[in-house]
Amino acid sequence: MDTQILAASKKHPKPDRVFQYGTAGFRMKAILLDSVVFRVGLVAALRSRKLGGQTIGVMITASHNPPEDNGVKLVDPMGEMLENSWEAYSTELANAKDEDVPKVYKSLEEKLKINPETPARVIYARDTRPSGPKLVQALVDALEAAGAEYTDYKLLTTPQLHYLTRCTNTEGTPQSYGEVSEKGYYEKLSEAFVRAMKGKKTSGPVTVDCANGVGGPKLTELLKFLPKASAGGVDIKIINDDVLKAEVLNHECGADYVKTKQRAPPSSKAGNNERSCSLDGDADRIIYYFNDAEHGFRLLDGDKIATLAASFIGDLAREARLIDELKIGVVQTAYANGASTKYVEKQLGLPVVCTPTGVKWLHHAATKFDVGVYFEANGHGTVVFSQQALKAFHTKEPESPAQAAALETLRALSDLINQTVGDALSDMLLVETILAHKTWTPREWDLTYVDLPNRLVRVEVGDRNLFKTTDAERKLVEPQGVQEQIDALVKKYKDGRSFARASGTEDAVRVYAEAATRSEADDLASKVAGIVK
Ligand code: 16G
Ligand code: ZN
Repeated sequence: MDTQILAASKKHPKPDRVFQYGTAGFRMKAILLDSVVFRVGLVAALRSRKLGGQTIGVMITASHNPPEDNGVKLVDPMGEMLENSWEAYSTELANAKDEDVPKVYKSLEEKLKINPETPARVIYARDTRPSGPKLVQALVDALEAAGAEYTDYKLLTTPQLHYLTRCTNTEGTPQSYGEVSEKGYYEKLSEAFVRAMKGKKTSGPVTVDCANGVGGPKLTELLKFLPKASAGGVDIKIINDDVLKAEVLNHECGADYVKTKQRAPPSSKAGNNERSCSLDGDADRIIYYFNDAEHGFRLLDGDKIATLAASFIGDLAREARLIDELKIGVVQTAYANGASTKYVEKQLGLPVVCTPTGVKWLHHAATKFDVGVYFEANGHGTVVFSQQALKAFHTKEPESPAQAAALETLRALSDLINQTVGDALSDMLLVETILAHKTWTPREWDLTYVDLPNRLVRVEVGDRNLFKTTDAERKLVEPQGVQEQIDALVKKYKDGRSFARASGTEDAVRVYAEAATRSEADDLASKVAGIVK
């Protein structure tokens, strides 16, 4: 195997760079990524062998980044993000000299007590970026050199690959997550959607901006499985679904654009009070919004989706008389608007847990609840159900028709929601279901609580690694003395809150601030940025 790996490795020479498996795997300009993807393929084989031949997923995507970027990340057997300790092994292999690749591979095998005879199984997919096919070749070269079996799922959304990874590993077991195919994914979602809607009707259309990414063709495919709008489906108007012109991906559209620019994509023609949503380039994030005749653009971000889902599921659990036996909670990051946290704790009466930024942290914390709702403000999130919750949904004996109906809806939701990772398509159907049940327009949803004015600033610093945080990134421990200065400032503002943290994806520090008024939030953000600089 050594000679095969060495020969293959030489075909994928490493540029003079230091690589790091970050919050979302490796991500950078695609031209730098060839050796990285090759070595990630080797890690995938090792990981699969370590787990007794369970299937590992590899996704090639750079999500909301510009078209010339790409990235690669690994998916663990249950569809979760790669276990933390393996990020370091990936980083180690990615940075080895070309000629040392077989040696580092071997040393990992020994250190982790991996039996090279165990089968290795890997599945993979990519988004629509033009650099994808070439990177897939690097991956295949690695899988062949490492003697792994593999399946190419071609173009998929990131959550579809997570779904397939879990399905593959649970096939034929009582925990089976669904049929192991792309079609199985659409069937599962559409069938669960019909059950969750229970004859309720959505009102008016929803305009879906697909960021000109892989979500476009996949949503078109999903629509073939959903009932027509007139028969209890959703009237979906797709925009920005051009995947042939590479340069338009995430350009003036998509979830990240809408969230950061606080405006609808210029291409949107949605009328006043009409629902709109935007996916990102690999369809694992979603943001809703609408135009209010009086107040203009209104954003319904990840916090608003989390609160909507938590309130609906909380009500169902009450109706199903499960509220006392199931622990329901919401997981957020420091970026969650303070008003949303207060709403969940005070209005919904549910606990809130705060974790560092990055899906893996939120997901992990959410699994500590029986029903864990997690969303980042930027729109990445989902709901996870414990085995105990699923069992209760299926075995609780209803004593009234209302209780039976609530249990049935909970069962449907647990199938509708992609529990492996945030999934824009699944989240969209969830939101549509909830709004239909509540007979809410986006306006009523928006009015559940009022966001505190907030500002996010990107600060260029000499060395972002000097910024070390604690308390789920809400406090700086280093550089010394900086947190004290921030605290002293924050005290001067009504409802003031601010924090600074090093970005995990860019060479910068991000400062977030919120306060009772727009001008105070802006002022606080710029003063904290001044301290950090
Ligand atoms: C990554 C994370 C995303 C997070 C973002 C923060 C995943 C799959 N993605 O894209 O959840 O919001 O990083 O970026 O975990 P930042 O560290 O630059 O602020
Ligand atoms: Zn994404």
